[in-house]
Amino acid sequence: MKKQTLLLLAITTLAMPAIAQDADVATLEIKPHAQNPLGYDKTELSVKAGQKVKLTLNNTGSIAPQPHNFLLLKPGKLDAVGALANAMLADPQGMAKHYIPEAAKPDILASTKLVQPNQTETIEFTAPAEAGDYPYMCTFPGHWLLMRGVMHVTK
Ligand SMILES: [Cu+2]
Repeated sequence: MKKQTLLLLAITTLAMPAIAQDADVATLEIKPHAQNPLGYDKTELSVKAGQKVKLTLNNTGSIAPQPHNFLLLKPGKLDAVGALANAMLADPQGMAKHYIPEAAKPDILASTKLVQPNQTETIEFTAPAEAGDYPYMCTFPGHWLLMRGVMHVTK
């Protein structure tokens, strides 16, 4: 009886680090809004500073399917990157570049490729170390005016 209890304690102790690690990962999913094809289903996301993030852009369930991406930006960069994204409409290589503006790259903390309708992409990144409100957006030209949100990073 005593031996069994000790064994159980040993197993529990061994298993704990693995459980704690999983709890450290923020698993997020974002989709097109069901009624508004030019919006995300979530306009707010929350993670802890420095946390591992596993984010899936699931491009299903839209009433007007089209390609979308997801870019997480440095605070205050939404308008600047949005203007660059709109300008890519004139770039014949825009689609091939996943509508990710070259000039915006220093302001991009994480991004998916352009995800086609009924496809998904999962990206993994580390949440910013500094607490704050980090904008996210789709840079398919024109989408960002509505297809945007804020990731709250808290300590
Ligand atoms: Cu979009």
